[in-house]
Amino acid sequence: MQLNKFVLLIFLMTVTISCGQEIDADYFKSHYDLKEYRIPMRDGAELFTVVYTPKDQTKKYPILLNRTCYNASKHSNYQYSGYPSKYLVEDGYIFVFQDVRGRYMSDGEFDNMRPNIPGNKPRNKKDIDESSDTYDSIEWMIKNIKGNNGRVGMYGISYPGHYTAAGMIDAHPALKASSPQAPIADFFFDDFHHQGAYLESYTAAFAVFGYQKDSLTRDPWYTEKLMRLYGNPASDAYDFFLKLGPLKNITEKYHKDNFFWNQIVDHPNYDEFWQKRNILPHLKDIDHAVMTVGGWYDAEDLYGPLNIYKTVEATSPKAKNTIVMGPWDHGGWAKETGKTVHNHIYFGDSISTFFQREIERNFFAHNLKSKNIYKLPEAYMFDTGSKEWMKFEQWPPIDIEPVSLHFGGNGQLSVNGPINEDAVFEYTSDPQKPVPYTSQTEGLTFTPRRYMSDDQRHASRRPDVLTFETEPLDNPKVLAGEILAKLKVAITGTDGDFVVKLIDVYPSDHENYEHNPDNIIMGGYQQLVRAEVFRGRFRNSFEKPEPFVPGEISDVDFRLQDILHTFKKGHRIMIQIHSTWFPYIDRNPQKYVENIYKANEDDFIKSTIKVYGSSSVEVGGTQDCCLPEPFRGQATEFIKD
Ligand code: PG9
Repeated sequence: MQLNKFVLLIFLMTVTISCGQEIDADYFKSHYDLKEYRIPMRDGAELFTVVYTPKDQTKKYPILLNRTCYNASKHSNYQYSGYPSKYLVEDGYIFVFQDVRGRYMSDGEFDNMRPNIPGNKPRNKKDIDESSDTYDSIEWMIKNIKGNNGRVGMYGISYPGHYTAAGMIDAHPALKASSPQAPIADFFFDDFHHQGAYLESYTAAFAVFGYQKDSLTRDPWYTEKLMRLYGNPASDAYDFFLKLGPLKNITEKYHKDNFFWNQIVDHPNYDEFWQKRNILPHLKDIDHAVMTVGGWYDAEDLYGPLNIYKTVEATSPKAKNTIVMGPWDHGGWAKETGKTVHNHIYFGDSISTFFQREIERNFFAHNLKSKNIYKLPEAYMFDTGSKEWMKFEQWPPIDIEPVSLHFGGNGQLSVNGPINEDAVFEYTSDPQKPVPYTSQTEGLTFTPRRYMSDDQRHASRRPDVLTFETEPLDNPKVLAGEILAKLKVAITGTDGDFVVKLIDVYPSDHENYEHNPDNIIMGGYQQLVRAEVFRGRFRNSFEKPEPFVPGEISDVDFRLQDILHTFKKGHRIMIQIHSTWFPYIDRNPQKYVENIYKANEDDFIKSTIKVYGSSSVEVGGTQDCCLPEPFRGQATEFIKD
């Protein structure tokens, strides 16, 4: 190595060491004072709150609030696991972590997705919800935590992302910047259900959310119940759940005493129980900065971030409303793994660091420290095909042409026609031989994580999966925005699920990736770009399910979540359609029963499904027609105060 390069290398290493001081528990101890409080709410309940205040009191600092159901005490005692990011810790904030009502060291009873009580700002004494608890907490902190500059930010991933969104409703005037990250919007479409179908892959997780604690505690009270399933050594979840049989056996064997499981069993349709827990209708008149963050491969909460961003965009013109979507799984942006890889696909290096240092750090500094340093684009979106960040002035974009995908003979998929009106495609769905949702064998996951970019060749080779693909593309094709599946079907059963997948097919001579084991063959890889399941009984209404009439042609229209993906030259676009997706999703008996959670073994029947050539999959831009009630037309009916 020449001398000058060597000197430069030493210099860069020195600079890095001096300014990149290690942020860890010792840093926290030397730079922050720790206190714990019990903050009184308007109804007298006290919420346990951990507060870190910078020792340097020559300046005033914004408050960054994280409300959680996952134990604020994990952040106490100077424990630091790299979250919140080291860049925020270096910049200096008053960090606050709070157990939400009914969890760990806080008073009260836990309620999943506690219904929002509209209006009452500032609220009256008896009505409480996550918004009023946030309002009361901010009011108390501004007055009682020394050294704050009167400006508050909120952030959180997953359920804490939901609490961040709840804090945006009837917000305290000191709240100036909110970043709901992988936020839950509605448990009938996020996490436990997708469009009414139950995620059987979530069965182990119920213990965390379905038992009330009986005292103030810094430790989980549900561990024994959690380990009954999560600790199960079952090496193969497909085999375990198939042998377990109908969902009623989960009630009998594992969750009979779980209040949340029993609520799910008692509310199989989108009734008032779920509708009043949907946060979207309450997100209106927001007037501060909002940066919603999500992962394109988030198997838990993808509906939430996309629909919270879109709802705020539709209802709150005064909000500085932005969205960031990257190539991450659930909460992946909070951890730096060096190479950003999802399942078998490599997306680039240090993508989480880029987000934390260049996007999140500047969002909060700009809005809470009044540093006019950064204007986020409206939509900062990662193209999962070209593997590069794109900036859009609006989302869904209007300057990328949507396409219509149609099915032809010999597995042909056409882009923008021709439409084969007379074609009919058929498969027989057998609940005793369901289509696996993953190409790999998986154990009993807490939640699924790897399937969303997985190889789909295990499915396309099955006779109960319809597969259509284009010829190799002559030019790159960008698909960006919403996706609407518009199926015309006839079935021999009286109920059924429909899974639609959009897939990027690699050329047969594509090289393998060095980061994968040598049995992962990328030649001909069928990379999942987006998939969604729809429980056919809800085709006209999520609230009022209807059986199918055997043999009668029915419309089944449903949304898949948004994408931004460049299909490269030489790749093919593929669509797959099938009716089981196991054990990610529970099996539909295919014989209509009032409540699938109470179905018996002999309710499960084979069904032959016909898909007509007049069907299509519309991809890109905004697709807002044809949705089941209550989502037809306007995104959501807004609840009046
Ligand atoms: N997506 C997370 C989760 C919720 C419920 C069950 C399992 C996971 C979360 O929102 O915290």
